Amino acid sequence: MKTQELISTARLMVDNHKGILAMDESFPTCNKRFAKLGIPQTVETRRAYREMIVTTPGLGEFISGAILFDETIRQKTKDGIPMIKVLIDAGIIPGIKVDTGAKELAGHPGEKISEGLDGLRERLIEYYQMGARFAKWRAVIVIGEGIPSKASTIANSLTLARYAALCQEVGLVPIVEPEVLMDGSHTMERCFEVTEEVLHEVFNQLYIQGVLLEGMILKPNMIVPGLSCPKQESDNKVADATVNCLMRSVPAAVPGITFLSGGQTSELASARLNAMNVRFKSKLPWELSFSYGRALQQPALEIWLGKEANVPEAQKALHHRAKCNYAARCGEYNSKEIVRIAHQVKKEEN
Ligand code: 5MM
Repeated sequence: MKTQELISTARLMVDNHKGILAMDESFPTCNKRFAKLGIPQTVETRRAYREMIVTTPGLGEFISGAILFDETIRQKTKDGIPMIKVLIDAGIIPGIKVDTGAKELAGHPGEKISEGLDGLRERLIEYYQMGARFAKWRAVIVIGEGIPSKASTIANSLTLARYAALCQEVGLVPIVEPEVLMDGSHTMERCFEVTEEVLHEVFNQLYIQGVLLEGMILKPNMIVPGLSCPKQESDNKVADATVNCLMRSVPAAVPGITFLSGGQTSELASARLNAMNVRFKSKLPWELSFSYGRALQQPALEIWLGKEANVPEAQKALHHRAKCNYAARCGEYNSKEIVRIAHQVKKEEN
């Protein structure tokens, strides 16, 4: 195992208050987001969109790594520069999503299992040769009546651990992403209970498979009430519940925890990360960071709309969200200030 390389890549991914940009939407997810805004869903629009992202001036000030989709890692900018080279030149470590999607779990209606282990070793070798230095696999856990089942928790945890071991064999840092979905009307307490159980199983399986904890990153959900739960919680309550849950279940050897945003607004995702760092930063064994997709990209996507003329403004919006989350890692995110800046941008536009 390339132990030293794994440890130093994992550290670089979470050091200096920078975070990870998830831009690894698969075809169905990316196309769905484009369709909602009337953007054509073609190879070329996806390429142009990803070019807008990776060429954002100054992105590397706040972003340590970017997770790419297979299509993107093979694409070039309109000037013929490979996307992966643009990232490396900007000081951003390229990563790659390697699960092939969440499918129905046999015998367990409503539950999911992520696929992609067959042939994974060969794919990982190719990605490493292309320049990727980390990978990501997302497992989906659904909360509902009588679920998640033990079957779903164990199957997804074992799959995450087998993926992580394969990554480390070739020198790629695995981002292990067990996502407990926000969909539903469950309470924050229920999300805590399920996430705690899932994380215990994930780390049990990682241990059994011999995964080097110092050479991996955990990408969990925050502890939040379901999206349709009538009782929503304050940022401080979410911060306390999330950190308490992680303290009970994540070994201190893990260098960093990079949250997914999971459907929270950009502002909430920043405010809650900020609250965690304000309240707990000095007491924690791991870095608390971000690996947001929608919470970083959505404002930029809504400005871009598939039009070349909108690229500079869209890039400003992405740069701004990256800066907000960098500030949240320092415990210095001030949403009022951010709202003021947003109004200022609107004024300048008019
Ligand atoms: C949970 O999704 C991950 C984080 O994104 P958000 O911050 O928007 O929740 C994200 O990396 C996700 O795994 C990718 O977008 C790929 O998702 P699909 O559904 O396309 O496999």
